[in-house]
Amino acid sequence: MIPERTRPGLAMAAAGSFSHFDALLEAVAPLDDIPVAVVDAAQEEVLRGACEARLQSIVEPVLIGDEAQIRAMLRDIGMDQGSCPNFRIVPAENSEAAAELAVQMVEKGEVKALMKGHIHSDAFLHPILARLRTGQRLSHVFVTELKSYHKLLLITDAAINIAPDLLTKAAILQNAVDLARLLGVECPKAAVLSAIEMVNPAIVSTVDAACLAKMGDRGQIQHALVDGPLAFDNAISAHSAEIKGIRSPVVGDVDILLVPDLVSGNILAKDLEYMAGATLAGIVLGARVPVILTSRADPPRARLVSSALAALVYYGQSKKEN
Ligand code: COD
Repeated sequence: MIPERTRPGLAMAAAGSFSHFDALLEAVAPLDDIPVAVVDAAQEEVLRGACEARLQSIVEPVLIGDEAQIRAMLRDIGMDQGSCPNFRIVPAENSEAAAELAVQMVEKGEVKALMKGHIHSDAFLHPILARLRTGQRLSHVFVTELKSYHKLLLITDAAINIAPDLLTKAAILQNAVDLARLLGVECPKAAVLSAIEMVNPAIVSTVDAACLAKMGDRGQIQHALVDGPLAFDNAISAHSAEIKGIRSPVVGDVDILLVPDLVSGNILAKDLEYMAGATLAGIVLGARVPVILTSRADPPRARLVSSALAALVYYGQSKKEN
């Protein structure tokens, strides 16, 4: 874990300024760069993100994929010389072979994290699920920075678990709580989302949310304040909650939004990105190594910040194991 003094949550609370992500990047920069396998790296945005993360001393990328294409693209975008030369390139015939090689590199201890390149998510995830499970649930967290919200907002799970049941939601939430704590939030506030704030047995997510809130009270979800069901508006806005007469320790100051399923979460996150200008970083937790799972259309900054999250998680896990 990065030292308390420099953890981004705390640093930002003190500074009161906007870029939480800049604080995160600054906090991980002094740590040793971690070797990261970039799976199916032959795409310009992927290479720009990997190069930027290397320039900022966060990761040491190992580029896996079509070697000729990778070299040509590095040349085209001016990243074959100057401050970004001599990438290690591991040739792979296709996406599946690249994913397989990356998993082997984790097994041999050659890399400490994985990054999705131009490969489809499910093809990327299959060998990870088959060979790099730990007994923990694998789940994804979007970490979002928005001008209209006063802190980082974690959204989970919008990318891996398609239709989680109650116990899977509890595991997804615990993963996000653990990440929030690494980001410097000692006791994160989590809102379990549905469409309404009342329990309605016809809407299963409201029932799950009420159970999760009670699981939070009873310590079955640790180190967090959990409440739900909450609709998006009354989770995010204390004013909206007050109008509805909702008394809750989390409303208006939420760190984590636990969404009912992948589809609703994915729409929420992309909506924030495209309509509200959010920057979305993304990380998969629960595997043997942190996995950077950005969308193929994501800009280099999203990949850069996601790399910083991977470094944070890697050092957090190493500290736990030692
Ligand atoms: N964590 C731990 N174990 C898991 C998980 C998980 N998240 N998911 C499945 N398992 C285990 C199961 O218990 C089982 O033992 C084995 O893995 C296979 O389970 P299946 O058959 O349900 O898994 P798959 O391989 O069919 O599907 C897993 C995926 C992650 C590929 C699937 O859930 C998926 O496609 N998710 C959406 C990915 C995606 O397209 N995201 C894009 C959004 S940007």
